[in-house]
Amino acid sequence: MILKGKKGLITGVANQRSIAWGIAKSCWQQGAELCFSYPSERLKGSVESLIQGEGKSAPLFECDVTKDESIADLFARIEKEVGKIDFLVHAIAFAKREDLDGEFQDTSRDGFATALDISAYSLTALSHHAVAAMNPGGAIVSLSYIGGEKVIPHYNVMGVAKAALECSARYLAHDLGKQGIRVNIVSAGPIRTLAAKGIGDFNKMLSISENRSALHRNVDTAEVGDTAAFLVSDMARGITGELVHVDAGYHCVSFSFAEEQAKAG
Ligand code: NAD
Ligand code: 0WE
Repeated sequence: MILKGKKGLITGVANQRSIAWGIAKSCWQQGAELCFSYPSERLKGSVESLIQGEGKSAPLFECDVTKDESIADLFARIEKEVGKIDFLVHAIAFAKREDLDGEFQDTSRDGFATALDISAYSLTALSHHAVAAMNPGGAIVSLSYIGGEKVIPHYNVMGVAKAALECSARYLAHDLGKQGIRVNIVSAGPIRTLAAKGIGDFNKMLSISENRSALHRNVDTAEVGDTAAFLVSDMARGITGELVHVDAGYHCVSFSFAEEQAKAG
């Protein structure tokens, strides 16, 4: 029960497959008290019924991260209705569908701005507003993907957004360290979530990562959830500005080496 007595805000739950939902379940298992945010009225019901399905109850707050007032309002309401929180989970990303196809060089100015705004700047905006609503010793965790470090075909502008997100986390770790708040990132392997829907060849992505990873398998949201729960707990009190890969070891295997080995049978 490494999160007993801790209160946290989970963003980014869309459905039962969401990585944020896996994180929420891990945090509950470790004794945390949670509240959730949803981006629009349309998604409120689905988050509500997931929580009910777990036999839990939790306060829900609307927050669209593209609007500063919406973010300020979120933390004002949390402080009033929940009190100070100990951790924040950021599990939000969005790029226009047409930018996750074809080549990165075709990204429009508007598509670039949208992806970077929702997928990267939102961590800074949420963190900035969260500070006043957080206890010292608090922690923030966000989700990235290896496409922010290396070229993954078609991940395109999302890769650029993840690079910005990962670097933002380091600068935030430095700034918020003054308040005793830690900021870390979990880089997850590919998982079939709503955000994977409609991505051409996602099956191929899954089989490549399965074949090339050190553990020769894919990861699930419970594994990402357990790592995120650890990172926001006091067990990780000495860790900040860190990028932790929860990808069955895919990141540490050389692509060309794995390819040669596959060819050799
Ligand atoms: P998901 O679709 O379940 O979650 C994405 C969430 O972003 C949704 O809940 C959506 O409502 C939210 N969102 C989008 N625009 C928003 C806005 N303007 N305001 C507030 N919320 C908004 O998919 P997921 O795969 O669980 O994604 C969660 C995070 O994990 C993302 O950052 C994603 O990049 C990252 N990730 C996913 C994978 C994967 O393969 N699925 C791998 C590594 C990292
Ligand atoms: O971060 C992601 C996906 C993020 C995402 C997904 C969508 C799909 C629907 C952001 N915006 C949108 N916009 C939509 O309209 N992942 C890590 C999953 C993912 O997405 C890919 C991948 C992987 C893995 C896209 C191309 C190639 C690989």
